[in-house]
Amino acid sequence: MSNPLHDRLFGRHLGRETPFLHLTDGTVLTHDAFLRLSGRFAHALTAAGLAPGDRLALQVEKSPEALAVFAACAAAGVIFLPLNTAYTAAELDYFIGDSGARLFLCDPATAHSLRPVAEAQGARLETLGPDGTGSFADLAARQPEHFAPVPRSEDDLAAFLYTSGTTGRSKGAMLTARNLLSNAEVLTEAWRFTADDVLLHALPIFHTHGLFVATNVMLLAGGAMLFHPRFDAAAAIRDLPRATAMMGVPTFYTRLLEQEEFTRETCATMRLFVSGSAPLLAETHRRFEDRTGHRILERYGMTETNMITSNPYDGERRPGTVGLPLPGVEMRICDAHGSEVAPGETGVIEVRGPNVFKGYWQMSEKTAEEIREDGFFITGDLAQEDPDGYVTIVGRAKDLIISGGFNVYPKEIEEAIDAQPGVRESAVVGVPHPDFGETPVAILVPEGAGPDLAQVERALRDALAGFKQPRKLILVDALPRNTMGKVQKAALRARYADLFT
Ligand code: MCA
Ligand code: AMP
Repeated sequence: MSNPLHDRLFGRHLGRETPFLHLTDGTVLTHDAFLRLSGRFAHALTAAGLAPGDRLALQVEKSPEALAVFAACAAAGVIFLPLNTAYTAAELDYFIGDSGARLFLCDPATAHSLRPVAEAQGARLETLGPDGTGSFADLAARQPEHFAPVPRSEDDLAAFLYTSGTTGRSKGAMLTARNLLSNAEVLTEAWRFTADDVLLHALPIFHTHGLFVATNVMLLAGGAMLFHPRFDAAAAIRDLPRATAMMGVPTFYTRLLEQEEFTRETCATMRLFVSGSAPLLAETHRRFEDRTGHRILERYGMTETNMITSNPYDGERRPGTVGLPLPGVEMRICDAHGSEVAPGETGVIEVRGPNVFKGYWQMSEKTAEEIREDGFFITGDLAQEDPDGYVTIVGRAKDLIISGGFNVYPKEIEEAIDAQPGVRESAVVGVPHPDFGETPVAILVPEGAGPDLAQVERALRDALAGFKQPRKLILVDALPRNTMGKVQKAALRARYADLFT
């Protein structure tokens, strides 16, 4: 029996001495060297006692080693659970506990503060530094390079990615090998990636965009990546002249446009810029074309579904739209009952296909709420379809804020604020922000003498990742409510719409 995920993404590179990762310090890792590194890691997973189906959680800075852990998990049949480096110990406690991770890999720098989290949840903690050091790297260094992948099928789980929810707890989206492979194959073809491509990779590798879209596509195509630790506009401008493609969130594009030295010449070798994870303003699309001559290709997707739609590679890339459903992905726009709305009308995007996840880990009720009996997943994104099939996202039925491509759920922030002394209640809304697209703002109603806002800020810092911090705390006498008593968030969004623009 084979191991399709490993064989198709990684195993096929055995013996290929072609560049895979160009690091910013000038180091180059070939495809074969990467495979050998991941082989050692796969042995180390086994030596650490992990068996197929076990979960491995990883919260480390971006590095080739972090990527090699993903490859090692695929080889050993271990379910890979990458975590945002911004998550606090309080947030990690939940993910480790809920997933039942047996091994938790963190950076040496955070081991001291995270050891109690791992211990409390019964996980083994090992370290893996961005420089390739740490206890797990030591263990791996003593292992052989070649690992015979364990037999797996396309239906086996490959990864868990946690997504927050409108209410209550985060949910672990269970992704199978088929989910990841089918989408990577469709995208490689749709966007014409080949072994000649060099992708500027400046996204984090703990989310779908940087890992399953950018990295998996490049692994399938057999090309190389200019592997930046994070997005830095100046560094990107220095490296773009040796790249052929880039994938980014809209903030990457607005930040590039702020730089005068970003010109048509910078992009002389480029054939493709892709944007996703958040809406790209039509204005940014046009400004980018004016400056560089390139029309950004916008696509749309979700953790639970991988990529759903894309503007065409050949043909019209229509600003303000997310293009057409990808081959093999069935998409419909429906009312609340799952009946398709009339052409041109607004409804919720529902999607079905090999790309759609298996469900939420140990949350069968939530899964049943979001996947219809006929297999269509309800995205919560509001959209319209043009007569020629182009899809425009017009809003969200879910209470979600997207800041710089990261999702922020108001409920989580509101609960943390409401727990503070002197707060009667709060509402968090997303307002336009020139750099992050949207940013959370918190509106608080005082109780008694009212809250100490500096103390509220400190408490939020301890509890929640940096990108979730409200950019402003505003005190008001009362929240606007409708006749049913529900807080009118739309009114709050309108009231504070100009705070940052
Ligand atoms: C960092 N900070 C942020 C964000 N990122 N604040 C709001 N929104 C953000 N996105 C804060 C930090 O907490 C810190 O605050 C300060 O900014 C500086 O941190 P730093 O890391 O230096 O920030 P940065 O380098 O400027 O990062 C901005 C960024 C980054 C480049 C836009 O957030 C990024 O790479 N975003 C990509 C997200 C992504 O990959 N999304 C894909 C999700 P302080 O100083 O106060 O502590 S997958 C998905 O959505 C679906 C499937 C899809 O369709 O792709
Ligand atoms: P995530 O939960 O991180 O997978 O985020 C998925 C959400 O990001 C989707 O449900 C959309 O709301 C949003 N999204 C992704 N791509 C786009 C896009 N091109 N335009 C608008 N929204 C997008």
